[in-house]
Amino acid sequence: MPCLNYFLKPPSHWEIKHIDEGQEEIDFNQEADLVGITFHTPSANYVYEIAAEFRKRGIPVVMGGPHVSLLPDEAEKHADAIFIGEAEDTWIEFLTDFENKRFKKRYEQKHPSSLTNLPMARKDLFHRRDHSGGIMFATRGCPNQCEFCALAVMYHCKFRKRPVEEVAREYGSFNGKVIIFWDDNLAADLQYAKELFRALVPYRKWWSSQTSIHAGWNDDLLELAAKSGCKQLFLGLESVSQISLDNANKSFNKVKDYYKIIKKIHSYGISVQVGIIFGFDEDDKSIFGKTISFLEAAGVQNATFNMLTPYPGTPLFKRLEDEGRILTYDWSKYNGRRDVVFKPKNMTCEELLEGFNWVNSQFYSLKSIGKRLSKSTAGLWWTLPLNLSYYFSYKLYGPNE
Ligand code: B12
Ligand code: SF4
Repeated sequence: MPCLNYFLKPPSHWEIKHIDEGQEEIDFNQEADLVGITFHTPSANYVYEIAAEFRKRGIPVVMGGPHVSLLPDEAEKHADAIFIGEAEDTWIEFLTDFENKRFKKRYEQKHPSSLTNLPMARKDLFHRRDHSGGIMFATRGCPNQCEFCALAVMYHCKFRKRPVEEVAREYGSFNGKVIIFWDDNLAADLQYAKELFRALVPYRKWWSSQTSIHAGWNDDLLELAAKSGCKQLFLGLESVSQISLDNANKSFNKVKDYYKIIKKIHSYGISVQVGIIFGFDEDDKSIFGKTISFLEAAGVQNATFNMLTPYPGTPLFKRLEDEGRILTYDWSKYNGRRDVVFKPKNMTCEELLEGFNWVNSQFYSLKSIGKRLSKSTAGLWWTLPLNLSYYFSYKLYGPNE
């Protein structure tokens, strides 16, 4: 259950085992009183198979997480109990019911969880070296409501913050030097972010996180970020087409500002990773070339490319379904990298996939790496090896691994 052990702490008489399939095979014959699974939409079919194996052996299976919260009626068919929404309160309620042998089929927490006094990550349960380096959260949710994003539905549009001293304590508790904040929008509240960064300074670690681009305008914030050890910011640019952004309810991203913002972040010695989505209704085949030209001109060090994917429950899914443009309900194809699951407007599905693959191969070509990384020295000592590793991995395995 990745990350679940961060927030949902059962009473101490429960013994927990965390299985990370990235590191180990599932032993379906192990002894367990209860199995809990969390998953994203592309894993749904696979998870239902796992659940069936445990249930066949008489072990009850409970499920929660994004896909369950977005599609509870489906998930419920494959589990003994499901958790809709956040579960800090319903989890404890369920465990009491479970121990009393009278638990319900559905637990729905309608209110946002308090983020005060959250338990710290159980590092003793981790298997992966990168996890034990330090993965954590300071905030939950995002105040924005982009059309394609599942967060507004999952968290009822509520953006919340953990107390700074609790975050700092957890940050300091990791042995590793590098911490990743897996927040969706760490600097959504600029005052909070500044206070947090001040509290991180004494630990002398390195960190990175996602944020929306407004953070890039604020010199005080960037100075504190750099001072506290920020090595990279992940910016959800999404597109270099303003009209695509406007129509995706993301008009607060202004393409005309991108270049200046990236330069400013670089000037604080912080490298930039961007998230880009292809396949918006206004995108035609020219979007791929335009994107690469921009990323090279701005000297963006790293990028995550996705093809637009309408996750169930999002406003985008509803709109495309109303327009008769959803091509498949096979959730394993909702991976954003290998399959196109809706009918694009100004391209064919094949053109979208080809363009997406082309962008990946261009971005991680030696020529583009040279162009991009020569624009700024921010983080060069680690962004160069990372880019080269993507270059070799792309050569060996293609764009989707
Ligand atoms: C970290 C992260 C990743 C990481 C790690 C994922 C992992 N396996 O741990 C990486 C980078 C690998 C990743 C990949 C992807 N991700 Co991601 N990811 C996130 C992120 C930012 C945080 C997840 C997290 O750990 N949250 C912290 C936990 C505590 O919060 P939570 O999951 O909401 O859990 C609460 C409740 O839901 C509940 N709960 C959850 N599970 C369970 C289980 C049980 C049994 C119980 C009782 C309760 C319970 O309790 C928790 C506490 O209240 C989320 C956004 C978000 N804020 O959640 C996106 C998010 C989950 N990802 C998303 C997407 C789209 C993807 C990708 C498909 C992207 C892509 N194109 O490749 C892939 C899919 C990976 C896969 N095959 O499963 C979407 C999910 C959409 C969907 N319908 O599934 C999200 C919501 C982002 C978004 N803005 O839309 N992701
Ligand atoms: S800014 Fe990012 S996290 Fe927030 S709603 Fe938009 S896509 Fe989701």
